[in-house]
Amino acid sequence: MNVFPELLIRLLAKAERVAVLTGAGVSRESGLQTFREAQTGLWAQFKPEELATPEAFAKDPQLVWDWYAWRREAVKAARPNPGHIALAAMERKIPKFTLATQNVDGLHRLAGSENVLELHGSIMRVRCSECGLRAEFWEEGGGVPRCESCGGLLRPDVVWFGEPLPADELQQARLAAREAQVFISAGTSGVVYPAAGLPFSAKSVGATVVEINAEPTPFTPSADFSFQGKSGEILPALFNAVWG
Ligand code: BV8
Ligand code: ZN
Repeated sequence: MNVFPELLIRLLAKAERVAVLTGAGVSRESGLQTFREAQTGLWAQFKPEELATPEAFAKDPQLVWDWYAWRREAVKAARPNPGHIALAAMERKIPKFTLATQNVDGLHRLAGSENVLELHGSIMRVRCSECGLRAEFWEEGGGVPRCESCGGLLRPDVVWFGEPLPADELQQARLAAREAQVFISAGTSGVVYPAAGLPFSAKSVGATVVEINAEPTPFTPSADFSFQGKSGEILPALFNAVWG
């Protein structure tokens, strides 16, 4: 059980504007693997950074498509954990609450969060790699499905390494980080940019920054409050300490 500093409790209790950045660590307790841990089974021989690229898809579309189909099945079986639920509850207590996530699993919205910025897209959405048309449904099980409109190969609607983030979501996240009185970074290794720059940006304009992560990150030395442990335990405990 975490004992939270009185100062942090008071800051959150009276905060009007809070911004949050989450990473794969927040979905770990829903049973979804993070990017840094070794993959299991068939995928153990691959590193995510090598598969989540346009080059990998161009070289072997079937391999990359199958990796995402495998991950999509895991996401479909996953449920929001107490960390997701605590963030959704926090949003209902804070007048201006923005949740920017690097996760592509959709679990924040499933937990009831409303103002969610999916900085890296969604694994549950698919788009044409040629014309960009989004496909609501597609044939699974065969080869890489093709676009009904132009015949191009379909791909997951996620942001790969080397690809730009969706401009609108990134701009909103950057604005929220600059306006936040409190910024919470949860479950992210803080190595992937530009998302990893958000807590630094909040800090640079005077926000109080809280980090919740299983291990130290490059941001830890800059955090005003840093809690090392499971976000599925720390986030609910923090919510209860402030609004319990
Ligand atoms: C771009 C979607 C430019 C796909 C993802 C050199 C220096 C700096 C930057 C770069 C560089 N070389 C290249 C770059 C840019 C690159 C980058 O930052 N690379 C890094 C690796 C150095 N960035 C990009 O390419 C971005 N695009 O820059 O474009 C551009 C601009 C204009 C025009 C053209 C191009 C795109 C980045 C997005 C890539 N897509 N995901 C998919 O999901 O398949 S990134 C992917 O990894 C995740 O989405 C996530 O964002 C990222 C990091 O993963 P995390 O979420 O942090 O998860 P991770 O596993 O790393 O960490 C989990 C943490 O949780 C751990 O610390 C762990 O301890 C902790 N944890 C575990 N369990 C728990 C827990 N914590 C709490 N509780 C628990 N239970
Ligand atoms: Zn198309």
